[in-house]
Amino acid sequence: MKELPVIARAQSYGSTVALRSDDVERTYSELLDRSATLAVAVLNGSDDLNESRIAYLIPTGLDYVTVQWAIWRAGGVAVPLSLSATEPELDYALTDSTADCVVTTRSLAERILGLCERHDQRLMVVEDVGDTDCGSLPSVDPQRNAMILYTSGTTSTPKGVVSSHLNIQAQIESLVEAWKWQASDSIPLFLPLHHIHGIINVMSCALWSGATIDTFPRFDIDAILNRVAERAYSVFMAVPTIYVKLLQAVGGMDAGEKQEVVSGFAGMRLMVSGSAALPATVHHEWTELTGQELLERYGMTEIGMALSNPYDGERRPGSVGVPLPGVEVRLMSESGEVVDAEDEPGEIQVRGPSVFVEYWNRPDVTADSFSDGWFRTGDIAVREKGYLRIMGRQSVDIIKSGGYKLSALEIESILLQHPSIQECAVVGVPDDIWGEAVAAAVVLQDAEQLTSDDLKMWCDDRLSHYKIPKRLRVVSGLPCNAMGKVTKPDVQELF
Ligand code: MCA
Ligand code: AMP
Repeated sequence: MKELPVIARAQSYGSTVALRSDDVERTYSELLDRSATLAVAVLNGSDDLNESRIAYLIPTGLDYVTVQWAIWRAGGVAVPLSLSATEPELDYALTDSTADCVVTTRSLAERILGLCERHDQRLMVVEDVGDTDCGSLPSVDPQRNAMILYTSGTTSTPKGVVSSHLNIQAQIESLVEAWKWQASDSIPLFLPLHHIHGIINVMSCALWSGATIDTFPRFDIDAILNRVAERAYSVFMAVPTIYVKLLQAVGGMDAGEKQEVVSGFAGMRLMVSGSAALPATVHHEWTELTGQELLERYGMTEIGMALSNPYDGERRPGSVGVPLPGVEVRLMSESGEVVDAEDEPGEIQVRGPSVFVEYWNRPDVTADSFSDGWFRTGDIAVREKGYLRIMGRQSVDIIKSGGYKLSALEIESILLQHPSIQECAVVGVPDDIWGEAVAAAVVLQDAEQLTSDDLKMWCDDRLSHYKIPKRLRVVSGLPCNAMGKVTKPDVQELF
């Protein structure tokens, strides 16, 4: 039987340590054995899952990789669920993906059991799968679909981005080549594992290369800095908010502790920032503190990583560099012409084997997202001395906060369900820590009152905590354009 490339590569690393979680270590062989057992359990008697969707709610740690590999080895499509999702958000992902089965851990089973019962979906608890299950696994063609990740955007509900095994392989190989991943690398993994920054850039690139991953169930800054001080890592990847938080934390340390941490960072061979714009000030402060020049790159769930500052060569603050290996990038002007000149803005469009297959069950949205085979990212950039610089997005409805992409429309549609709210407009406002913070201007029903705390409490069950408006402005009427429609850039001026 021909194994998927991800699995075949892991087989070649045998007794090397793949994952470390607290003080527990797992070798590549151990992960492979366990994933084969779990694959048989997921198959549940069938020969091949034939691209059935298998959702999983699993914390970052040893089980995550084995469950993902098990789904792939059984021929299924992996649908990772967000650990910070509310019940309605989980319900949406399970319903939209039409998952057949949900895999989880004993401690999380309670959160998902009711939904599985309601949707008649099988619930599999990893701890209930013994080590005795064995059986044959199907041969999976890499052209088949591998993963669905949910991403917010210019629609009011998140869309499922479908990637094939070949797409994922292309995304990994491009980064392994550009950033010189090697078996001797060691990296901390603390990013959420329902987005590609954590799944592809950190976890999959490391496992493809035979490197070692140190897993943290959340961004536990003290635990991570302790390991940095022990010089445990050669590579580090994070979103800009994390570098801001690290600067604050290291700034507050006493001299001895600070020296250990700083030299841990200084000794790494690569530190990367992405998912949102890295302010040039943060780039400079980080270099001043650690001597490291952060490598900023640009990507998107639909395409993997597309642009990167070079590994060797100038890493320019405020810029996202040049196309990565295997990725074609062009800028398209508003009038529909390819922009080759410097200093002229255009939409970033991307083509190549890393570009996703489709939006799940949304053929019209998929078709609208491509122009002559090029994926239209909706991000505007300009070419300056050969490097691209991101200028912003075409749509004000997309907010990037803490590295998460949020849809203003989705948040508005939830706020409008509040009995006191008659009208609302959600915008992202500049924020030194989060990049952008969610802000909402609301018009209340007559004689109603609403405070930020009331609204926060009401949102708690409906929206993940980073989507809850951090700033609320009650207004008597929203700024409108000549047509009487709310104009969001004006709303932004309210905050
Ligand atoms: C949390 N808080 C916020 C936000 N998030 N406040 C404002 N805006 C936010 N976005 C508040 C909480 O309500 C809480 O408040 C306090 O901050 C601490 O929250 P917590 O979640 O514990 O914070 P944290 O653990 O420090 O998390 C920050 C984080 C996390 C580590 C930066 O947001 C994160 O992991 N972000 C990365 C997301 C990511 O991986 N994106 C990549 C997507 P209180 O104390 O009052 O309760 S993939 C992508 O974008 C593309 C493909 C790409 O290019 O990579
Ligand atoms: P997501 O949909 O969560 O995959 O987020 C992708 C979006 O993140 C892109 O379309 C960009 O708007 C943004 N993004 C990613 N990296 C960068 C970067 N280095 N600078 C500015 N924006 C970025």
